[in-house]
Amino acid sequence: MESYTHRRIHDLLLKAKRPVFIADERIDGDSLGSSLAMADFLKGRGIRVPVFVSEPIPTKYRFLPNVDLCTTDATIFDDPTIDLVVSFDCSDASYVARLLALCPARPTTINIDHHATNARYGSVNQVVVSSPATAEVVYRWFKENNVVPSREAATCLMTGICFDTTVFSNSGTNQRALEAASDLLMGGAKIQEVIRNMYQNRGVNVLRVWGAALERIRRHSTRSVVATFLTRADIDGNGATDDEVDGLSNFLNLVTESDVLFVMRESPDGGIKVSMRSSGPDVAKIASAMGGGGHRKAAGYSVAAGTHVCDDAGCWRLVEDAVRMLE
Ligand SMILES: [Mn+2]
Repeated sequence: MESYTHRRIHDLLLKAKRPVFIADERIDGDSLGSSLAMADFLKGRGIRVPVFVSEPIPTKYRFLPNVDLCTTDATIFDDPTIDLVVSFDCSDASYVARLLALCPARPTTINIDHHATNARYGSVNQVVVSSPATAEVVYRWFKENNVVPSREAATCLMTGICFDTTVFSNSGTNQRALEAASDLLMGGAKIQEVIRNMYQNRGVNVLRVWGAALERIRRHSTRSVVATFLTRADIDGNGATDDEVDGLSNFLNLVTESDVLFVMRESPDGGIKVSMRSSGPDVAKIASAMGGGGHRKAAGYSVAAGTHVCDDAGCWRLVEDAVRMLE
């Protein structure tokens, strides 16, 4: 079925007169890498496909080949000639539905993803849950259709795989990830550039914020739980952005030994954003009980302003409440 669908998607792409791509609302290395790699294929055939993104591209992704195809202009959907819409890494059907509602005609929709929660909302669905990244699904699409990705497309695909596997270190790393990466490397993907842009060029100000979080790490007395927090003063005072601080949870998850890791962060409105990583317990359960969401091993939720102070005592209370939900 997987290969049949890959060939079907190839046919639909070749037939499309005016295709539009959608990267997931949450811009990351995978939603961008997978969409820009397939856009590169069309570019090679003389078609410049717009890739709709929900917000301006963060600096760390501006090195990506074909990033100039990205647009935040939703008026591109107001075009009766659009005949094909392809979404990448988008498990949220309502986001795609909102954008499709802007199209005057009813284009064919292709849904390419790897999230278990994907509702198969497309006319054609290529949702491969065993895949480590949507970029790996697109890599297989190239393979199945005997298309050799250009060096640029290979770099885009490598970005998606490196992002979702945290450079081959998290639990999403499997044989599919390593096989694709090895093949893409031979095909000219610039893996060092990918890693440098995504992970290595942290400003000193961002490292100071991480330092504050490292200093405050606490371990639970009876459970295998580690937690830390950051305040607005830490983030704003060091001139860092929330986006730049985002890699902290991945980093701590890699270097600490615990069943569950909590990183809490004061949000600009005075609430607290809780991000959880787990190597065993299902943290999605806690998240959905608290009105958030995510996967078994990575999930999060927000606490409204005024209920907890974002300090050691306030954040630790949040951890204790969450830990009780695991029992
Ligand atoms: Mn992904």
